[in-house]
Amino acid sequence: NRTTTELELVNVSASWDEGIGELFEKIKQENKANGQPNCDASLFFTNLYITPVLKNISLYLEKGKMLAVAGSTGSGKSSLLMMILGELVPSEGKIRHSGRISFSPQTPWIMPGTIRDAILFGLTYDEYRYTSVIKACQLEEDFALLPEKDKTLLVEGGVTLSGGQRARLGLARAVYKDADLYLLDAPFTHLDIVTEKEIFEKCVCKLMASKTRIVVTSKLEHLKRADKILLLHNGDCYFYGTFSELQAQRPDFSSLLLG
Ligand code: DGT
Repeated sequence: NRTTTELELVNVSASWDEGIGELFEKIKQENKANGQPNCDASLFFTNLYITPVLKNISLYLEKGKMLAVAGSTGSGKSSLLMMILGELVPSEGKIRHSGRISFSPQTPWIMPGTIRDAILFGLTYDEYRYTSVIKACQLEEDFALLPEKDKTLLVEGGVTLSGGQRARLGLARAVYKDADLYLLDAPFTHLDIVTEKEIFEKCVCKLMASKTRIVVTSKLEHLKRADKILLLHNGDCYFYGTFSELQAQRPDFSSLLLG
């Protein structure tokens, strides 16, 4: 049933070439003009960057479901999110989604202002919504320790956040925004295991229960809870399906999650 599909990718491939090929071509021409031998590194880098970062990926996600994207470092998880966001244009295949996206990057961008402003990010303050998000992201305890609570200024002259606080602030910002599709890129970076577990439960599973979500995570516990799993390896789809299918079809899958 197409009407319940929030996101669909059909045989999508993409590369991050971004003019790297042209750049090295220019260096090659300059070396030639200056009578310098061409640097082998340029060929190496050209091949490295023009290699597709995602190859023939297909998936669909129904409204209200959670997709976990897993895989070792550099396997293309962030690139997949960038592609859904429209930042990375597929060289082949089709992407279809039906609306507004909220994106939580691996390192959230923080501008000068109060902590509350950083979470609202230009949206109006709704007390009930704000409080539930803050609770689910366990930011309440952090705010309680600050002299001006969430009215404390960030950056210039204010507090600096720890990596874990920054990660939770980024998650809170993404969750506060009303959207049809949420893209959470490694939202638990810098968090200890207990906090990670609690935030996954309270925020990603409970508060966001009715939301269509893509979570970049390689934690086994998270994969078990997801409706669908995409396991990437060097840009290839190593596995796509449910957790029980993963266990049956790829019994050795955990070796790919360690990187
Ligand atoms: P992670 O975050 O270390 O777990 O790795 P992944 O799985 O998120 O991998 P990803 O998508 O960040 O990187 C895959 C390849 O794409 C890697 O060779 C770096 C490259 N790449 C990622 N983002 C960009 C970008 O914004 N521009 C360019 N040119 N390349 C990128």
